[in-house]
Amino acid sequence: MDDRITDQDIAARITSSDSVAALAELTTELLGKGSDLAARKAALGALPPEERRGEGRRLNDERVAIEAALAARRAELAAGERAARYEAERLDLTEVVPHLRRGHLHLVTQTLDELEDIFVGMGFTVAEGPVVETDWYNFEALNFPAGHPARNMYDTLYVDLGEPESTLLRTHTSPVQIRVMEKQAPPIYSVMPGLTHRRDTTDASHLPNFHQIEGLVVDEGITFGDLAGTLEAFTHAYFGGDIQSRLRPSYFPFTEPSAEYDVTCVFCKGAGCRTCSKTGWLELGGCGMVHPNVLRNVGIDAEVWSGFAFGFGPERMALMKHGINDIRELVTNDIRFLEQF
Ligand code: 2NL
Repeated sequence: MDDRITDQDIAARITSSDSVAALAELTTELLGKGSDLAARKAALGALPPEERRGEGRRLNDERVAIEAALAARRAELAAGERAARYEAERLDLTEVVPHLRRGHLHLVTQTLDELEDIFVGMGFTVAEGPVVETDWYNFEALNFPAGHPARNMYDTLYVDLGEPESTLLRTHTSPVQIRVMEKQAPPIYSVMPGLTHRRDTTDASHLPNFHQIEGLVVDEGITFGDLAGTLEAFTHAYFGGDIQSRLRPSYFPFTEPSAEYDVTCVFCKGAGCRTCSKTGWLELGGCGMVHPNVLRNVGIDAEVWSGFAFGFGPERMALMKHGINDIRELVTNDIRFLEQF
């Protein structure tokens, strides 16, 4: 053994190697062409045959032992280096970057949530339905026969599917009410919020894509008084005690009698201003007693059950509550507008 490095030296050098790169150099030194092992292997041939066999086996045992020790240390170092790299490259995705502004729900979404909360608090459930509808659900079932002049009140967008004008983007959320009445027997107390579409030109008070929230009550002995009381309670819940509501005779094919729903002008508190055309009132939606034909269309016995329905525009509700005078603000996405709400 004399001038040769001992097994203990080799073991100590392997365990004290402190990186995968340093260990690679040591591997070359211990096992490569210039190594002590290689030199001894080359010298095997010059040994007397009786020593050659023993030395050959020793060389092999030493090589196997060194390789095993190197492999074990290499695995250890590689694991440590990988862990250090992961730590260095770690991104904290929960980190709060204080100078970036945090977003929030859009005013229209907040309004829809608030309207739903009020009606849920009054005992209504919330129902939803498809935006792409058939002529039956959007018009026919709602007591608009084909060619009925009232269809012209709605500038309908048709979908190029099936028979011409058989498939459309719903012009109101009333088709959801038809679907609810088809599926569920009375008593029904539900509101239906959702997106609706009309072929309309955008201006300060119209958008071609807007929301509606409609309400439907069907029960025994429901009267127009129940409708008026429900809307009065809703008005105070949404606008507060100083805003009043009133009903004005009107016409819808799906209700009889029908009424417009007005609230005290929020801009002048009823005194009369430009926004309310000096009337002191603003129109917010429509309502009425569900037409017996509509009940018959969904198989509800109009002799036993009666109901009322109403429809509002959440965008308009938001404008009224916050004193905004142009509905286009809601879709312009100017951050200076949005961040006020
Ligand atoms: C408006 C008017 C209204 C209804 C919606 C309705 C639905 C069924 C039966 C009867 Cl299934 N009525 N909905 C009734 C009256 C008015 O909306 O101007 N909305 C913004």
